[in-house]
Amino acid sequence: MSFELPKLPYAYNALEPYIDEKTMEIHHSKHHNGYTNNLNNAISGTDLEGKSIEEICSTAGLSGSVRNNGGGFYNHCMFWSIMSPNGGGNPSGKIGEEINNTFGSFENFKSEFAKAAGTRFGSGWAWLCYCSGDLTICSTPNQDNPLMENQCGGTPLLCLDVWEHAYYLNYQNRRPDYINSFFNVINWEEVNRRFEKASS
Ligand code: MN3
Repeated sequence: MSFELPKLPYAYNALEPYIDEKTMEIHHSKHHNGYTNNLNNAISGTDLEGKSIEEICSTAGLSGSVRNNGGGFYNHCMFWSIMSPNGGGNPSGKIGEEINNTFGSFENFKSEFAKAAGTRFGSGWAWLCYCSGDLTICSTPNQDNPLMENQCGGTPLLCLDVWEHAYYLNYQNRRPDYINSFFNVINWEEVNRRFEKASS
């Protein structure tokens, strides 16, 4: 059993004008595909073979290769799923209520999330997590995620890739513009589904 690159749940051009077709195509078919193949090679013949990607990410003492490529596989699978051409707008359902309770307003949440994504130096990710009963925002370097050793240990609900490969073709050095555009494609139904599962 090896990991397979998941099909995108929409076309490469479906998130335009916020994320362009060429970026999506390279990001999915080259970068994510590379992490997938490298992960399979890295775990082949080890105790990690046959485990779920969540189990692998949360295993202590991972090698650099498994940590980087396992994170790359998991993070991008999640990233595609929490975006949608029908996304954006205000979060509804339980996650909408909890964001208001925790951050005071959706605008405050956006501001704090954008700050975490904008201030992550170099390559990495911004996250909204459900952590010990609370919503929290954090960021991770490289392909780390909250499930990994020495990260927050929360359940990831929302993620944003801030590697330059995620935005450079269209936004060049303007990471803040890319972050603001991301709010127009967030699939809040999926985020709410993840929140309801994590908090039940
Ligand atoms: Mn990426």
